[in-house]
Amino acid sequence: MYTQGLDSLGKECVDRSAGDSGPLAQRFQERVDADEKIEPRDWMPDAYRQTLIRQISQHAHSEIVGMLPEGNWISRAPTLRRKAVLIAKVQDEGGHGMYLYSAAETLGISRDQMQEQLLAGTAKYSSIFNYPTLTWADMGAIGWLVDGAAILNQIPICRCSYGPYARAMVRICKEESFHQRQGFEIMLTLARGTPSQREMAQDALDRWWWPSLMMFGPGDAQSRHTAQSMRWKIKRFTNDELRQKFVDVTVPQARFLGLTVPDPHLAWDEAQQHYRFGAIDWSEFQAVLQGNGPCNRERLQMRRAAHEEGAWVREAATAHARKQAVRQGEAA
Ligand code: BYC
Repeated sequence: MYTQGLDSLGKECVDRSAGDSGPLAQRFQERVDADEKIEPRDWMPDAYRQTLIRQISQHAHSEIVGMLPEGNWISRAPTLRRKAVLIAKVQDEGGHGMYLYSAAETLGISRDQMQEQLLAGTAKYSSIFNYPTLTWADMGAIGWLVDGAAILNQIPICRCSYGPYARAMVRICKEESFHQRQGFEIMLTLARGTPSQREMAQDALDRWWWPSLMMFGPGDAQSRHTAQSMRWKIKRFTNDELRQKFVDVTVPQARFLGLTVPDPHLAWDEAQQHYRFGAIDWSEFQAVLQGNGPCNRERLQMRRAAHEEGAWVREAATAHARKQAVRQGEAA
């Protein structure tokens, strides 16, 4: 739908030679500064378009790859209720991916192109989904920590300057809130359970804590996109600001669960009204981004297999659409 709209855009909207400076660019920045939404048919600097395509497609891929670690546990969920909830959650992630691919398509990239980039291994997706889910407690830790981090990162995107991305995020954030609560509830049940259940919950926190902090991206001094993305109001907070918010809200939750955050340097700073925390191992983050995390290869293999096995569904849907079009043509 959106790409069809794009075909009819005025030439100045997609003409890269229009440049990223001059009166159009100035007017664009004034609109952003006035908190007006930029819509697909509006003029935008090419670099703004490319930044959004990069971020939104990475975000969409993260949702789709994010289905895999949890999908692994659907058949092993401990009760029917847990199974039904987990199926619904994984399905929600698939839906989020679809809204986000649609938002990216409004910028002139096709879903097929994005799929190709993901399957070829040239696209990024969140580092967090390259870690294994070893026990049932990991379903709790993902909901509590990973979805919790996602919410903090994504609520400000509801105010992103680009309309389709901002609007997609509203529904996504509502659903992520349910996900976070179901994860916390799993952790609470385990933390109040038998000693071995409690141990399982602590082990999951130990393994997911640091990767969750890495989700927010490199430190501000290393983040190459933040300054420009904040000027364009694509990002409203820096990576370090959001990471700090996450630590501040999550540490008391861990205390409530009776679990220990695996950071000996964690301490409340009364003067700053923030938790101070230990150094993040950025070499691990870089290794994961370069494709050398514990599960990078497995995740991509799974996506490629799903794509190949789903070929018949795409063919059947195309044949059905063709048949419908012929029938509608005959009826007209
Ligand atoms: N993993 O200059 P920076 C979810 C890359 S889905 C991998 O700070 P930016 C969920 C970054 O892309 C979670 N790569 O970049 C789903 C850039 O690479 P390129 C995903 C990362 O864009 C299912 C380079 O490092 N959420 O929550 O200003 C179940 C330099 O970074 C990561 C989103 O995508 C990372 N963690 O800021 C449960 C939200 N961090 O392209 C949960 C939208 C950084 O230059 N995205 N990189 O080669 C964003 O908010 C921003 O894109 C980021 C990065 C904060 C992630």
